[in-house]
Amino acid sequence: MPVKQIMVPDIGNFKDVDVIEVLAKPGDTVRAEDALITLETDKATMDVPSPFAGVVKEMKIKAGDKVSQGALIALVETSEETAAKSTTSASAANAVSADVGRAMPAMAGAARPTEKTAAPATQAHSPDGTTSQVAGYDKGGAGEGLAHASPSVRRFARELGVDLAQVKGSGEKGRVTKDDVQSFVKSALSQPRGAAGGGLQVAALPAVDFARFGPIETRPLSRIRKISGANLHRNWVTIPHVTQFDEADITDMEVFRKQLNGEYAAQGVKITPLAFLLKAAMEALQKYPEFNASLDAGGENLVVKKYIHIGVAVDTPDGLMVPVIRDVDQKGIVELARELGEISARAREKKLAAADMQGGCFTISSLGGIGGTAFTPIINAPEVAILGVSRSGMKPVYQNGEFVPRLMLPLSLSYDHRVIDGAAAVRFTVYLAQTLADIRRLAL
Ligand code: CAO
Repeated sequence: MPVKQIMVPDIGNFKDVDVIEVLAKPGDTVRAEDALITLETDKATMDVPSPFAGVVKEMKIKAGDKVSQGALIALVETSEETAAKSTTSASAANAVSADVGRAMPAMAGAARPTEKTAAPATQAHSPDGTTSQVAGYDKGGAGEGLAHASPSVRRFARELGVDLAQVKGSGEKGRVTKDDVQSFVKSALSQPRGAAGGGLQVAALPAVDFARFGPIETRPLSRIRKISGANLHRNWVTIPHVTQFDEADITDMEVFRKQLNGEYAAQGVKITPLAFLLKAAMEALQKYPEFNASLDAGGENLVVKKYIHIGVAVDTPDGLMVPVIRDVDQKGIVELARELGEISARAREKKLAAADMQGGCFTISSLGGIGGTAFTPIINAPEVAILGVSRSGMKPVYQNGEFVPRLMLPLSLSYDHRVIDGAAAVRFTVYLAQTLADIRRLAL
């Protein structure tokens, strides 16, 4: 079997070009057009393919070498037939030249200085369909967010459906190697599935240097914000959310609440609409138990809870915390108001223990003390619904043939559509609104 030499082809005016990756090793069987090495100038990256099929006997260069046209890359043993074909058309070196020459537009195009300034992130296509990223992609300019990888690695990633922007490169200057792509795929396949979701592919955000556009100040995120941010993100992308809006007429409830407030002020208890909302939500959870439930870890069963613990979102200077009020069904409005005051104070003083935030069945997020008309709260998984409350306001309501002024409370119920249907959600808010409109129902 003849052993043939493969040399660096004509690469334009470039000399001492960096070999950034060696893609074959002795003993490898290569097909014609399989990449052997990857070269990189300051403007482009390109693979040098084998011009014929065969078995690699020896690689004559290694990553980090600098090469010019004519440098020996490898010795490849070819079959008689392949060798005959390649020698009939040209000498070995010429055959290589011709082959690689077809890939030259990537390199030659990039070598033109006008292209570098005019189109920093242009992709130059080589004849085998691989692409070279031309200029700027590892310099944080217009190519921000683009992965640094050779054409062969790009092709490999494309074949596996991997978005290179998400792969962390372990090579020189953060270059993504074939091993990096393989590790990425292995790790993606080992992610847990089921109720927790998984395998979600989204493009990475570009790293933007904001100081280029004006003065900035960098503030580290608090620990709470980092933890809640990760959880909110997971819940937002893994749960199919729908938000049902409604209004409750709380005119009568407010008269009673203000009266109670007057009576209990001396005891230091402040009764806000939230205490009534906890009680009314508890009633609705009892009537519609699928809201007082969670999907199990496999996503195959609904676990319906026989207790009613409700979390309350508390805004603290360090971020959002959700302490849980236990056994709401066993507590009266004044007791709930007292507990609300205590846990929100402890949250703001950073005195909550982990156990205070566990075991919730449903959450209420009230922004009514601040304002707003409606919002779309994010479900606090593994719960399946969350009630958002905005600021009440006087509105003209048409009753018995005339408009009357009523105090209306906006409700926004986000629910997990895998567990709850739209009809059930609106039944829940209608029931909640009826209960708040006539709080005598809470005594039933
Ligand atoms: N409409 C009109 N007024 C309302 C109201 C509503 N829906 N809800 C509360 N109020 C009033 C209260 O009666 C109180 O009035 P007074 O001071 O005149 O007595 C005032 O607004 C302030 O109430 P509050 O906010 O101190 O008390 P609260 O029981 O309503 O809420 C707490 C307690 C801890 C939930 C709240 O302070 C808080 O942190 N809310 C933010 C929650 C949050 O950030 N959610 C977003 C999650 S998603 O990012």
